[in-house]
Amino acid sequence: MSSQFKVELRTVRMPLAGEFRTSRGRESVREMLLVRWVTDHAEGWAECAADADPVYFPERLESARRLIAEVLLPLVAKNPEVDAAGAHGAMKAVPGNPLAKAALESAILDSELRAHDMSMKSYLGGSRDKISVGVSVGIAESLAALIREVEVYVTEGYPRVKLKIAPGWDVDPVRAVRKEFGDDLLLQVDANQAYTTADMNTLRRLDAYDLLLLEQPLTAEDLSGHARLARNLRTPICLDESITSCASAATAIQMGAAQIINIKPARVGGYLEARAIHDLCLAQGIPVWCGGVLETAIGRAANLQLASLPGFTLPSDISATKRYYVKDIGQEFDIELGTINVPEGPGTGAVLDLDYLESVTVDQEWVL
Ligand code: NPG
Repeated sequence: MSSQFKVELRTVRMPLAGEFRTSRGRESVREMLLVRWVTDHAEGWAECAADADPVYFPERLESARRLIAEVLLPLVAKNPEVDAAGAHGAMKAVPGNPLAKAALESAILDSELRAHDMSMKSYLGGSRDKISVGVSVGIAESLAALIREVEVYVTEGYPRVKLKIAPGWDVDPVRAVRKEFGDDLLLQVDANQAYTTADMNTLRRLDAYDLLLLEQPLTAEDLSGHARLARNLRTPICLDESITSCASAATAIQMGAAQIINIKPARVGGYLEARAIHDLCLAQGIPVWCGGVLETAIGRAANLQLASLPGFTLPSDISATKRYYVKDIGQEFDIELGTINVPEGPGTGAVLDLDYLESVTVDQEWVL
């Protein structure tokens, strides 16, 4: 294949359809770094999950941009024939920084697959063409406001709802949603590390509501605490922030800390590592689902491809476009009978709206 490539780094600023509030903060505008990998044969796009400020992930947009331009790209470009697997290996020389690495590797992968006219689904080994999805609901101003919001999503056809919880906003919202929408609604909660093992009694009260899972109640490092919770709660413990690589997934499973795993490709350094975690979990009988970080069409398309793998047996956080954006920089995804279709076509299958992309671009540079 090609020995020539050009790389563009672009920052976009997109207003969210509504404010998104978790135990870690509030967001109403999303600023994102996009990576574009252009060869003589095709071009690939990826988005970086780093926020402008390090609220949720330790990396931030500006440092990810500079790391890609000044460290990762020169490393990867040493091989003029580099592909995603080669880039994955080369970037191991740099510790940490999974979000920056994921963005660069994913742009290379998208370009490589488009050049070969192959879908990411086939490349990763997936087979499904409809992905079972859910919606993530932020912390609301009141129980009444929460019920109104969930009502909208249930009416739109989401079969699974995830409620963000935090100390003081946990048992009451879960009870209220169960009471209003009944036992058939698939319901789960996400604490984003907001509790400690001293909260065991509060968390155990959630057992009464037949939840699919309790996601990341404790800090990322506290695997033994999660294992203790898993032994004492009926609700399965799902890990998110604790899982940063295939090795950390193996340790968590072995310790009994993870009964379910949320695979977020950005958090683990890209789709190749995400596939490795999937394969491990499938072999060990641990169900997985795909997490989301308010992706644009670029990341949403790629996540749908990943979730076509056989171990993704729980609904993923891949909502319809309108849940997050009034207008997106690529095609719109809609929910149909509780599922979203995996986009067809090569690579991620994302189709960009270049005019709209221009209009939300706040910074752009060619770095190679
Ligand atoms: O569907 O994209 C989505 C959002 C799912 O709740 C969701 N993501 O804590 O997992 C999370 C949360 C998140 C949002 C994490 C933004 C990081 C950034």
